[in-house]
Amino acid sequence: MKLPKRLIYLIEAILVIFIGWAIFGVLTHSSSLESVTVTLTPGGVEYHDKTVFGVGANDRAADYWLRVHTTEGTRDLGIFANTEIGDGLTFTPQSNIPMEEIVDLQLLDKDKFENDVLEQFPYETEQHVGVNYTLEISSTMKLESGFAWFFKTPVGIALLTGLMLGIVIVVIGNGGFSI
Ligand SMILES: [Ca+2]
Ligand SMILES: [Ca+2]
Repeated sequence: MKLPKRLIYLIEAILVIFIGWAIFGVLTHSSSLESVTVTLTPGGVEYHDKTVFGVGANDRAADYWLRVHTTEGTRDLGIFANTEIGDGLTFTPQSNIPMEEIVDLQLLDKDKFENDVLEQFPYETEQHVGVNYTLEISSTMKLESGFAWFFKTPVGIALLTGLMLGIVIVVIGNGGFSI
């Protein structure tokens, strides 16, 4: 069967538009969390664990813990146990966190009995100035985030489903499974 030239042009145009859209989309969604630096807000008061008659004096420094709530769940950025804030503490994620999935950030003091929330705020800007703590949020470009976005779009889901179906058909076709 020979396709009419106009149809071929049309298919080519659609393909070019689609690929252009996909590349543009992946690039513009490729922003990932790089780090969060916590400093004391000027005039702010640093948190300290309670001591009872000197008991626990060695553990008096705060145990800073940073958590990020995302649309995909809560992500833990680690703990600086018994650490004075000094010039600031920088938390870096162990795995990729796309910026657009971030809902809010939470700075806590980790405790054996009850964790205290020191700051909690929705992610809107790169800097959050709280009464006691200031958080600087840095991002970096990572294609991983862009692809994560792409494979959540209806087109991406359709492509992924098609690809998986293709693999299943090939495996069955090669006698990988006996039915
Ligand atoms: Ca402590
Ligand atoms: Ca503590």
